[in-house]
Amino acid sequence: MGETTLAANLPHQRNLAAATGVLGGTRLLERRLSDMPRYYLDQNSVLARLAENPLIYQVYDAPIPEEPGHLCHCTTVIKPGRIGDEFFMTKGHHHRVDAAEVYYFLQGEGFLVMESRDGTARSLAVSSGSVAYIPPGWAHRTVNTGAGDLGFYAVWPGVAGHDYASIEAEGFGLRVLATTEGPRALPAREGRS
Ligand code: S6P
Ligand code: ZN
Repeated sequence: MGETTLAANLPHQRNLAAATGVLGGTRLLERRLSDMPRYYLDQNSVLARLAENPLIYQVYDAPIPEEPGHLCHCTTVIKPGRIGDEFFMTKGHHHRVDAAEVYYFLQGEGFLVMESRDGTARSLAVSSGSVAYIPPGWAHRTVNTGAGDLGFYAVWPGVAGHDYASIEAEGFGLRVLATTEGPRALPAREGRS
């Protein structure tokens, strides 16, 4: 940790392989179904898939201090697949301190689902080349609706921090599901949009 923290205070560079989403010299975090079973709508399908325990997504996280002035950055690669009708997705979170974030999509296709603190939900259809802006105060989750990996590069202020609790408890106002008309972001809770 000492060495990487020192390096972060000096000019440096990493290699981002756009075709795979691998960001060089970073920590790899993997999320499998067993890390997030309650996030999915169809609990029968969760139970049926837990033995196989599919890899849902990977995060290549650059070791930048979460301190004023710094910019944290990482890549995320979401694997293709569904649990029941619901596409593979990230857990989603609020930033602890309301702070914006920018995503640059490298490969694949999907949705970026967002929700403000007053419960207003929005979704953006994203694909390779999309640059998405997540305003301060909007929780965010990314969903892979394509046949291959969905990869993106993210940058956010070092002071932002992460709060997973409210999304884990209540979810988002939209869920991205396979329908006869293709992938759709659909209302997930009565009375909210
Ligand atoms: C960090 C940024 C992303 C996510 C990553 C995984 O602020 O929004 O790098 O951390 O896509 O999602 P999650 O919700 O599991 O952190
Ligand atoms: Zn974030």
